[in-house]
Amino acid sequence: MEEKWWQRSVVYQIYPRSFQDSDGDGIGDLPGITSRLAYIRELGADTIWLSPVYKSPNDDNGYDISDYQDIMTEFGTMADFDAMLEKAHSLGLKIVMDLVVNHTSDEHKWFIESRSSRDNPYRDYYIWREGKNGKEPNNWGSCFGGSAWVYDEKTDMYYLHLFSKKQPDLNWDNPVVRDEVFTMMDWWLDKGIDGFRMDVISLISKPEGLPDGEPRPNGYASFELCANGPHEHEYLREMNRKVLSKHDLLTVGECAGVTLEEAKSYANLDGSELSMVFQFEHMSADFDPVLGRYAAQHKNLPKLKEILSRWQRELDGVAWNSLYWDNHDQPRVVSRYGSENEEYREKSAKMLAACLHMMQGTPYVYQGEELGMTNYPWTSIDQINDIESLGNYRDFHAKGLMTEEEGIRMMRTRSRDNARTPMQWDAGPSAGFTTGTPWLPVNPNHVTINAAEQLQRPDSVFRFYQKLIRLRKEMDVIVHGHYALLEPEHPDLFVYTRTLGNESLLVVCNFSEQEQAFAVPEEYRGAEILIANYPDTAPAGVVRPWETVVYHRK
Ligand code: TEU
Repeated sequence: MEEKWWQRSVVYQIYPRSFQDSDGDGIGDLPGITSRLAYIRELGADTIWLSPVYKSPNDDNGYDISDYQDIMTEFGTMADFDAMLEKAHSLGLKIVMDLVVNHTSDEHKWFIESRSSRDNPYRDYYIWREGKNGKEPNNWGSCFGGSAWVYDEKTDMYYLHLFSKKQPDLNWDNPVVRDEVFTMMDWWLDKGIDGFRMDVISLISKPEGLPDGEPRPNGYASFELCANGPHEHEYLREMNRKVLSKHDLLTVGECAGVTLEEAKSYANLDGSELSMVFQFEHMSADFDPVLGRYAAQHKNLPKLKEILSRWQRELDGVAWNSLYWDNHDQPRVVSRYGSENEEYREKSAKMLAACLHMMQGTPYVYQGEELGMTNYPWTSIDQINDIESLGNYRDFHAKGLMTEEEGIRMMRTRSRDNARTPMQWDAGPSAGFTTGTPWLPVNPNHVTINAAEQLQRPDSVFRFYQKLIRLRKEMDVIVHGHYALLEPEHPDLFVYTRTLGNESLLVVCNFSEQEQAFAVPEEYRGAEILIANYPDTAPAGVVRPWETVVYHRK
């Protein structure tokens, strides 16, 4: 199979609101991004995933779009976008846009029309249903807490919103909606963008008859019951046929609820749907059995290893993996699976990076991950902006499942705001992010964790990511090698091999603060050390706290 360009790519994700402010309003913007493109080039990533920059009332920070073909006022103008795109391409950077088409904002003109009357031509652009016995049409819950339905008095019907009340779901069963979306996609592709990250694309085909689901502790059925619906692949193949197949794009579907079997269709290598998917199974490895993602951590390395290894083995040669720890929806991986204490923070950040980047698939680096940025030390629920954290805390608190103290601990370990505090550029005021008042507080540890300091230090986390990215560009065994897990039951060591012909890697990762016993297999003793996070080698048979070593045999 001929290698596709995105199989050797490393993608850098920008959350524009928190990346770089250029006009002092405390909110990141497009000119700010343009001014930092050289930094991303220096890191070595070749593609940027840009979280939404479209016009939006920001109920969900841009994932609620009111005009797909205009730019959010706080972020700048379409001319600013064009300048950013041109500069990116001049630096050899591709731009992948965030396509949010499972829903729009309720301020989009389509929805304003749709809600105006039952016989409006736009009515069936959205999902309207009569209530049942004076209640919601079914027991579905929003990802952000509460019911997934809003009663609209004007037309005496309910509309569906799997996310916020201001994010009504589009009716993808309506071919006119599909064509509206495809036309908009073509408009952006004609501007020269290089692909799409497709927001919750696995939810667009709702189950026939919208049946009730199994209630969760908050009393509602999970929105994820909409995943992989009856027409999902039909609609994606139509999108591919009418739009995607005309270009050489990176397309990644954010697929809540996707299974490995389904991923073999979404991300098949024959190019009939998408390039790859973001799966969430490994993200659930530390979930609480009752409160899911919204509880303190439950680290379980054997479970994490089993999940990642299964996706590595079963997609090999059949479909393509994405590789990620962090994004704008996840707590920072150093705080989640690494160590925040100064002695080991950087070592654990490098270990986590090597563990992910030596696997098969396209790695995604989320802004600040390359510095080893950490969660924020929230002290009050009032500090939180994230609609998802607040909505779920409200539900659990109301049901007596979470005290305020437990809520604050949940925010510190799980809130999406941990990923959304401003990028830490330097040790100066507001970390160099803004000259104004930042929309979210800057992490106080920016005085020690920042890009300026790491760019001038050869052994920084930044330089470690830079080397990992360079190795991927140079080595076929990293891109195409076959994966095998060693020590599956070990509670603290993650050890695997990659093999391509007679060349192979042994990747050893210690996910703990304790020294672990491990005998390097005979065939790797004396092999070249490709990359490691300690300046020297450990005594034979020992793996030091948070240590990673990648052995290369050929
Ligand atoms: O997230 C969708 C999604 O699956 C969420 O449940 C996500 O996994 C969760 O927030 C993790 O805690 C996408 C976007 O990435 C997110 O920022 C938006 O809020 C959401 O869709 C609605 O557009």
